[in-house]
Amino acid sequence: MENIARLRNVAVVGPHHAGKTTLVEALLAHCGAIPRRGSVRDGTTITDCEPEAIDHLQSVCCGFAHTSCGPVDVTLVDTPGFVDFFEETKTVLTAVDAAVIVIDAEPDRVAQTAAIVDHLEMRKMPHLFFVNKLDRPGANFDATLAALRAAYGPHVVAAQLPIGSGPTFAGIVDLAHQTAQGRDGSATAIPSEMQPVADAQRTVLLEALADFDDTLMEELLEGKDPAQDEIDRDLCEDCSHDQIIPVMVGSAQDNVGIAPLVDAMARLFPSPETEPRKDVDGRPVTPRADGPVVAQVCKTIVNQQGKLSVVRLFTGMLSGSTPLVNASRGGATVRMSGIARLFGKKQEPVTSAGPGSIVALVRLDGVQTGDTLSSPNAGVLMPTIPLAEPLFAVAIAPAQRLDEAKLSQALGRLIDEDPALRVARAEFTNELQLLGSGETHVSTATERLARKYNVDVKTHPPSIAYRETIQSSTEIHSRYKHQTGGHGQFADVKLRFEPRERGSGVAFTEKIVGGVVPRQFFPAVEKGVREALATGGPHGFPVTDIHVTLFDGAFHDVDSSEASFRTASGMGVRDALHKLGTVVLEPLMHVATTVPSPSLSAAVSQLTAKRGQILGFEGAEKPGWDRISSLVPQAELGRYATELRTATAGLGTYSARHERFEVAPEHAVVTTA
Ligand SMILES: Nc1nc2c(ncn2[C@@H]2O[C@H](COP(=O)(O)OP(=O)(O)OP(=O)(O)O)[C@@H](O)[C@H]2O)c(=O)[nH]1
Ligand SMILES: [Mg+2]
Repeated sequence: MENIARLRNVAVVGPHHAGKTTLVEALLAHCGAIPRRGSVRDGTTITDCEPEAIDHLQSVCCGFAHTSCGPVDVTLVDTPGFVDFFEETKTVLTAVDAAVIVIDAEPDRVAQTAAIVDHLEMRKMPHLFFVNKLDRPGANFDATLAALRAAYGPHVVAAQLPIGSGPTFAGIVDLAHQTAQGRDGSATAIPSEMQPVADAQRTVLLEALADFDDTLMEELLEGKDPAQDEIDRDLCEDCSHDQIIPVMVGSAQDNVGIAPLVDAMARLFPSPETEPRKDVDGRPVTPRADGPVVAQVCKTIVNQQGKLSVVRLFTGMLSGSTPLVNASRGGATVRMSGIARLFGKKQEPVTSAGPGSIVALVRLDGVQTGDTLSSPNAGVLMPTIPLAEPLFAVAIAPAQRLDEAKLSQALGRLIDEDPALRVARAEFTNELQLLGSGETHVSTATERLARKYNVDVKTHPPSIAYRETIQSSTEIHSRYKHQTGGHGQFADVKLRFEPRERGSGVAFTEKIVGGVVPRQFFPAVEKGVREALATGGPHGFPVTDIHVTLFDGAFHDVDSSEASFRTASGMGVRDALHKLGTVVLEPLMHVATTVPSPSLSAAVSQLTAKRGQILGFEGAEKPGWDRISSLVPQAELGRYATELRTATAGLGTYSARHERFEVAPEHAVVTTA
């Protein structure tokens, strides 16, 4: 078993394509865990191991890799940067103790780190920035650092500076130690022309540290140069308590800055024993090798061998024979068939795991992501992270009708692996839908359905629940008479049709006087009316907001039956609808859109272009953000998640709920089925 003080559980997070997977690959190679680096382009990295990631050259789920490196044993979690997969990243962060935020050396990308930085701050999780791709032409470290400080405050401080950038990127200056290294890691002198900038940035760093250390503050005020071990100690203390956010630099692709990053993980990031986690009641769960086990599932992976539940072990020792219960599901007994460390898609079996480690438990039944597994009667439940509501849906059906059962089983497994996906029957249309955080999330899931579970599916945009209604009143006389040898069929009804208030549905009443239609046929008339309205009006959509009254009619002693009254009433409905004509109603959604204030006018124009009515504006909870309330036809919202992200540099979000039905302009009615 490893020594807990050596453990570092680190997530590598950041915007799409910033170089996270490339950086993890560089770290693994540096630590000797792989003999040769793979590349994202060739689909040969350790952590982009899912075929969907390789096909699209982007991470689509979290990848784990454990390695020993000098003084530490690190579990790295490579997370997907694309916004659609943020829910997955949020969940996996429950397992780690610190995060490296990778960002391109471009100030414009800083805004795209807002969601993850907010999340890390909310969890008070220590983190640092790794400004990557300094080898690229146009890389601009100074502007990126300034943008980071402007966005996240003065405690974001450079711990390093790049020597040159783009084609002239020649190495790194370490501000705390006043040293420099070339691209290959060999020690070199700080270039003389950089000395004034390095001194100035070092002062910024020391002043930030002094905010948390009075002695250091006094030394700086007295003009004394503080001792190196004091600076090292403060940096470690402040970073591991999320008070200082160091900014480091490098090129993941060219292996520059990798050794200092490993060193920072070892020195500045906490081990699992530094800050014990708290359970749902706020009690600390202190890691101990001799206590009861408490673990939480941060990710479920289904592969050919079966299901793997990746857990963070908060306390206790786990071996194949440790009795476990699922504390999140009524204390049901949980049996596993083994423990493994994950290295990309490879599993390395281990006989035991100690507190603080992240391991995969093999083939656990009845266990889902987020569940707390513990020794019986441990009485501890770990908090879970609420997932955002899905924003994008497709209607889904098996390509072959016979595959219906197979599809529902496969969808269940898909959601096991990715709880941010949902399967639901749509309100009003009852259509089976797969929902997720965005188009890419849902399309990756349907690709996975076909590949992993061998189910061919047909998908199409969700059908819109259009309705029809009348706008004026009429009366109809409908007689059904049929003679077929023996018994004939006869029914005669007079029906009145009137519009009802929007949203009030269908009402049926009878106003028969003198028994012209016997009471026993009233239900048949009502049934005939309701069936015909549900079948659809002239446009083919169910008819609603209508009042139908049976006010007169006739019957025959022998030939009248329930069936004949049903038929006569249905005919009456169809006649009335054709005579009156109908208008199409469409579902209108109440939409709350949250955007950064500079994107407000773009977001408003987008809503207006979608036939949206703006109801109002308010400031969002976060300063610098605004919320727009609007009413938008559902038919216009199909790709809104994607379009809103495009208009707001990936930052805008929204929620929508059904508000009411309203008359649709005829040209706007889209049928998809
Ligand atoms: N020039 C240069 N390119 C880099 C560097 N690091 C990564 N790249 C390239 O940037 C692209 C994206 O790299 P990835 O490692 O897939 O980025 P990622 O952050 O994992 O992307 P997602 O997982 O999709 O969010 C790839 O083409 C890499 O080769 C770097 O330091 N310099
Ligand atoms: Mg990646």
